[in-house]
Amino acid sequence: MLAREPRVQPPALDGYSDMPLFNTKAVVRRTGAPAPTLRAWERRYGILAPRRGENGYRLYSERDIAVVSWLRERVESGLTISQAIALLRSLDPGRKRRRSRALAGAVTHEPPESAYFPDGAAAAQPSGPPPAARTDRFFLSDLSAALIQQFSALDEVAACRTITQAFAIYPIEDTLLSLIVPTLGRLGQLWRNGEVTVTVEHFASAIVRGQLETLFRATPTSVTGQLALVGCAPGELHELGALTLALFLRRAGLRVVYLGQSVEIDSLISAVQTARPACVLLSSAQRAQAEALVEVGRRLDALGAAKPAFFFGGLAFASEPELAERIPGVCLNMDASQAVDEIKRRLQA
Ligand code: B12
Repeated sequence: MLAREPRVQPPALDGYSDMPLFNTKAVVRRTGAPAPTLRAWERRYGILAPRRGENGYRLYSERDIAVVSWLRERVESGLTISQAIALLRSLDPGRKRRRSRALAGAVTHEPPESAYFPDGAAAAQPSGPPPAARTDRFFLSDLSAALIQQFSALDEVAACRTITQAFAIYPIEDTLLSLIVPTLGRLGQLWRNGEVTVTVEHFASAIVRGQLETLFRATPTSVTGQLALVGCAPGELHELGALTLALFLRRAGLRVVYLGQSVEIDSLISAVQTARPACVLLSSAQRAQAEALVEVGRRLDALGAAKPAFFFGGLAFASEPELAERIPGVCLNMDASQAVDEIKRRLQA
């Protein structure tokens, strides 16, 4: 007679404290699960519901650590994460109730079953490594390579599916900074080397713009937060950086008005006089347009006491930081996520 495999037992959760004590770093150290994976499991599956400490950072309990370790073991034994979570729920039905509580109020993007493999690649690799055993780094570079191919083939459906899959697994900020920005950078390089056409670059940026716009409009606008006017320097048509920043600021609780490409200086100044924003943020990717910010800064300075904080940034300053020297304002030569922290800090000071 064949020996039967021992039945998988659910984690004995009642033996663990649910007091929120451990920060993300501690959970990563104790379980080996990378931080983006923890956040993805929380957001996509509602399997973890960490509380927030006074500083806003996530705090996990011993019980959360037991769940993460149990899921990791199942994944290492060959299950996909969706299967492992389904198994956990079937073994421990009480979690379903906890999950619905965790999901209440959360935005979920339900991706196709095999979110770890873009473009049907899961079917092509049935005996490959278990999906979650692949590191995030490999996963994101796979996605970026897939996206470049899909953009190059003008395949809108596949490209949008890949982007949706990434949003399903990673927080919006991580997807944009670790997948979309580097992929567009690579496309720009390919365009410079004559390996992709300008049509492909326009197609890709139109898709990304559409995704950013949808996310921005779908994010609830704060009615009490400080007002921020965000747009592009005069003459500047590169607007994906400004739109990304507007989205991150809105998600961080500011009241954001997005002004679009190429602001016109006179009407920007009258908008500032009427709306009295706490800050104006302008983006520039090119030298000539960055130079136009000198005039914007001067005109804002001339408003005296009614002057909002003026922040500027974008690719132009990454390649030529000295461009910032003549512009009256604060250059935030950093990614949009770091910039949000810095802006909030400066507005509170
Ligand atoms: C997409 C793109 C376009 C699109 C823009 C579409 C659109 N609606 O925005 C199109 C195809 C229209 C385009 C046109 C052109 N482009 Co172009 N483009 C790009 C590309 C591929 C990606 C830029 C992008 O959107 N990235 C994604 C965003 C989200 O990232 P980001 O801009 O870096 O922003 C991040 C940070 O910088 C920061 N940030 C950005 N702004 C701000 C502002 C503040 C206040 C703060 C705090 C932070 C912040 O937050 C973002 C997230 O972290 C780059 C290549 C590259 N290396 O990136 C070339 C690039 C920017 N383009 C370039 C050029 C030359 C052009 C053209 C002149 C080409 C031509 N000959 O026609 C035109 C100019 C158009 C114009 N008049 O403005 C050059 C610029 C070189 C330079 N420094 O002068 C680049 C670098 C390509 C290259 N390698 O040569 N382009």
